[in-house]
Amino acid sequence: MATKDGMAVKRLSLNGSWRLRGGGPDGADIEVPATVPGVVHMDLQRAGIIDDPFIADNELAAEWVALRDWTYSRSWRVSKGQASAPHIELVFEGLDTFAEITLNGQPLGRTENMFVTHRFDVAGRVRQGENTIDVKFLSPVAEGLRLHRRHREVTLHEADGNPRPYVRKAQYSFGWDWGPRLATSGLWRDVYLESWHGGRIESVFWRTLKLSKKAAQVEVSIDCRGDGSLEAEASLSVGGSAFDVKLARSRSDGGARFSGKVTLKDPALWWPVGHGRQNLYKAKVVLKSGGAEIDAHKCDFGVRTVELRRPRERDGEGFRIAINGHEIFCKGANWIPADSYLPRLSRRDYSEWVAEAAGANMNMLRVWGGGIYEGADFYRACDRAGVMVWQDFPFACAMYPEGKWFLKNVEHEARLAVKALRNHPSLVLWCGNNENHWAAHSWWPDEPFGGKTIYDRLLPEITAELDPSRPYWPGSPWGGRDPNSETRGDRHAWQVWSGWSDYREYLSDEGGFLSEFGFQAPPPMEAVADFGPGEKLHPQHPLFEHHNKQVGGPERLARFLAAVFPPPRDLEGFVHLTQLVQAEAIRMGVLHWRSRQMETAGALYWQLNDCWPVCSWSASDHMRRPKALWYYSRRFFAPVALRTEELADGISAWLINDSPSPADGALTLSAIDFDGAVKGEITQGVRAAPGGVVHLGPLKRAELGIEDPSCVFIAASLKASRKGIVRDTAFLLRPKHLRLGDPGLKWKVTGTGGALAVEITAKRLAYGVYLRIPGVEARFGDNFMTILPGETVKVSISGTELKAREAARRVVVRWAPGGLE
Ligand code: BMA
Repeated sequence: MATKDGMAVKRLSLNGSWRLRGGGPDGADIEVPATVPGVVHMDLQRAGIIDDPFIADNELAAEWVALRDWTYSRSWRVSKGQASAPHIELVFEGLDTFAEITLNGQPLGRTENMFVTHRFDVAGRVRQGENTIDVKFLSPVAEGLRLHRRHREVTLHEADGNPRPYVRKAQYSFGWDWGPRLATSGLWRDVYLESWHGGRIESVFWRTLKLSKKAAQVEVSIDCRGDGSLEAEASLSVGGSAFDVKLARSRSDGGARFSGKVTLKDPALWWPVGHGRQNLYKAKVVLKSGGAEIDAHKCDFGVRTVELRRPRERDGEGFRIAINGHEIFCKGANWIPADSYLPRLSRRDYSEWVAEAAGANMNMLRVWGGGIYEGADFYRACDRAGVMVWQDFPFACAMYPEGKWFLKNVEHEARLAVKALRNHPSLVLWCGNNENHWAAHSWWPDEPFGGKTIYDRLLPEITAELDPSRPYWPGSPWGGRDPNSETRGDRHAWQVWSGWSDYREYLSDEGGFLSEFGFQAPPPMEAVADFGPGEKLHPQHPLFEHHNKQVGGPERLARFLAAVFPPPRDLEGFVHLTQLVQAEAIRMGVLHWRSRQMETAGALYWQLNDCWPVCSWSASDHMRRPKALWYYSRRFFAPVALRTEELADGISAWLINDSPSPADGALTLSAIDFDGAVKGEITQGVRAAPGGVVHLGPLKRAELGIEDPSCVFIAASLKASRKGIVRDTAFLLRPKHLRLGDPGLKWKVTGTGGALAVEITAKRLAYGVYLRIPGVEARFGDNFMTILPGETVKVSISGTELKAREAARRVVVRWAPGGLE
């Protein structure tokens, strides 16, 4: 039994082994062992009733699962003491989604929202000895369609009448342009019986009210259930110093509310990564009755303020996030649910995913509205890593109902979510939805805007009441009469890729905050292998296309590849080169927007992660295997980054600094041929202040000694006194029009098992150098590299016990080809 030590609040976990019953594909009854937390698909897969839907097109053969009802059951024993507790509740932290719950044969309640914790009062219903529970889940698809027939509030825009807007369930599970259609059901989070007497803490809110150079004022408010004799204590501690908060008590519905303020001298502030430390105070609240502790609440609290600034500029209004009074350029990506089966994700998965983001020099993730409110493990990892979170409320790309029945459900959900997440310092923005304002304005202008009440009235009211500590933003994108305008608020730049435009179009996009823009590529070969085991795959193989969910996605991969490279010679060449195009595209956008800092104040690309093996816009595949984009991100998001590019006015170099200290050194802009001969260069001593950009150039081609652009590259490099050399390189033409030739690579593998390295030397310029060890899940310290003529790079290989000789025999080394002899 899980109890809170010595407390009056006791928890009896009901996780673990359950039974699952339902009708199989042919209608015949099936019954299999089930695991809670879990979802039906996981149990059926484990029992061999469906094949892994991530592999080949098994997804299609599993479609029936979401059309059936499923019942989870178990029994358990309850002691006399537990059965007679004055308050006893059955708590489901997550029911996905339409459930009918029966306790000891008696109906207990119905649910219709995956995002909320359900508490049922079971005092007098739970009995000493054996108890049984049945949770029947109704098909989310059938229920969604039933709700649509009953209410007919919105048009269902997806081809097959997908009823997802009616269902308060992660929208991506109904299928997305990167995700399979696996509309799950199940007890997806913890289940327990909670008993208590005297009182219980319902929610706690820690908040930084004010910040000056020398002090911070912090407020806490605590809502409790229970009788009149309650007392509470609250404290904050950090590195050996502790601060008690003096609390005042007031009455509230069904209990008591305590609140108080404390002033912290020389506060240890929480900062986003790259801007300072991620100091966290241990925050503790204790609830007492008659002098005895009956409940406690602990969390890590970061003292910091957050503002959304809207400076008037360029005939519009900007969008800038300021932490502790400092404007921060937000660098990062959009986050989607990291698996189609959410309960499969562990705390470790979350901390590794967040490390993956921070490792790519990101300081912000946007939790996108087609997913979920993530669990505490995700936000805790972000708190610790200094990765800011932009949190969408889970509404995306649709018109939503606004009937009372729906608003009531949404209000309950939003209240619980805000209370659950508001103590996390990483969370910096609440956002009403993904693309619904934009859709109402530009995609379906002739329809009423279903859902407007939610984003423009309900959610701002709830966040203002329950969490005035952070800004609320109605939708992404939002601002201006056209919600996706370049001059107001945030912007999604989909003219590139989805609108078929070349990625050079990013250069003319002057958005104030790019909260989405993206470019597809297949995942690494290890994930491609899941597309069709045993098949001779190629990019137009039906199974390869099945693993690209965007209408016209495969065609865009081909079109944008053709714009850059000569045709690849095999499947691995296709994967290698399309990944490079994706990385170059996003590099071009990000460095353009970063060099406008803070006129552009953020660049979050679409998307960090995947939920299954798929061709998508992600930087890493669903197993966290990095694509070229991940390695490029680490470079173009670096706090001190260089950019070189030929624009209409000539060739330039930029030094971009968003670190809190100045960046200085000798900045060189050069043109070099593929054999290493410097055709021309200029060098200048420069200094970029924190948040500053230095521009060197523009120079005409001739000024850099360039005669034939098909055999030169341009390079910007900074020789800094402290930090070594930073650089960026670019071509004047697309590789298909370059005379890249054979770079004359030589490599050797050194070291011993577990700590290998590959050393690669290039005779001539080697572009897009790609490393892989087939059949081994090794991680390379760097990849998709440009190696300069005559340069040697040493790349670590981790995650394999291979011997150096074996690794040398098996390693695949490729480079990106030019199209001219
Ligand atoms: C935007 C996102 C997602 C989508 C992505 C790629 O519309 O908000 O809905 O997956 O673009 O098309």
